[in-house]
Amino acid sequence: MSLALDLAADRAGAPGGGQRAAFLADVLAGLSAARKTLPCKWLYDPEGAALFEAITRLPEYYPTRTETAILRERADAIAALAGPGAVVVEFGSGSAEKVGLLLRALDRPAAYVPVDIAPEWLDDAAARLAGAHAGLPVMPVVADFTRPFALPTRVPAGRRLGFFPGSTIGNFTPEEAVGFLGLARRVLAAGGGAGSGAGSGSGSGSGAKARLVLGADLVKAASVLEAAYDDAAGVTARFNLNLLSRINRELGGDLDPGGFRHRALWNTAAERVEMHLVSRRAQRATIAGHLFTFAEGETIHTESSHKYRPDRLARLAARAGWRIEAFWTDPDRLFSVSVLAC
Ligand code: AVI
Repeated sequence: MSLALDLAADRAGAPGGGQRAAFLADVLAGLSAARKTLPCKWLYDPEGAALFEAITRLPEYYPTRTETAILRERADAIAALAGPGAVVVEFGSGSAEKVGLLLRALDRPAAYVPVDIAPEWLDDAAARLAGAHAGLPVMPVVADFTRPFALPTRVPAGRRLGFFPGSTIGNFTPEEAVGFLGLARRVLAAGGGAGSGAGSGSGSGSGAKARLVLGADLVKAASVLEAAYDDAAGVTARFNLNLLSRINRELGGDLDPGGFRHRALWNTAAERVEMHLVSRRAQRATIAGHLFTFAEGETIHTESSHKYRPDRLARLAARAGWRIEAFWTDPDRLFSVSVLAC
């Protein structure tokens, strides 16, 4: 077996020691705001990541199993659009569970490039993928994929197929989503493109410089959405409350996680599920020498998960220079997988 994993992952903009300072800055700014908020990216320390994995298996949390079923059913159609020799670039690859469905269907993919900010996840996932797909060059890149970055020059030429599953796009504001889609288009269209690499000259995969397979959750009944983000077993509550424990662990805070409760609500106007931590009583806490007060019932907004309607998704993609080449959903129209082309 040829294990083609390039173990020296490129550290493009690796977070390093600045991580704690960035976390502290976000916490101090977010808890000082008139409407308290914390960026959802900080939910994912090792405990948070494990809780999120548990969420994906909950009966109420339909996105993961629904998207996986769509990808399984449509993998051959995606492969036909992509053509032979595609370079697969996964943004925020995490545990890289779903990409195997694509890699197995694609015709001689030229390389798999997982991009993630967490080197430990990246190395594990990259080793597993390289083991499962003999001969496939796996070239991990450590980078914050929400900021401009370039793929390393050793990534082979060839038409690029981006992969952004999981409805992670929903955790961006619509403006941020347009920003990310534009950035992804620039990364994917640079260096690859029609007529270069192993994909050139084939009938399939023609007519586009690059493609992006995008998983996006759809607008649906509030009851279904609120249950998905406030499950009966309380796993999502633990996921949300872990952020307070993380602040205590990493920033020396003395927040009382028991003094807050998890709340998930569907915001009809903004078409998003919001997660909040609601203060059960008037209380105060100190974080890195800064004092914060919380009124009874006051909330910390910790995550927004935007849900899309197909026409809104198409408009968002168009603003970032993409057109929708294929759009699939499940029989219950819970979730969508699109192929964007540019
Ligand atoms: C990672 N992200 C797409 C999840 C979502 O559905 O917004 C995070 C999550 N939060 C609560 N449950 C799952």
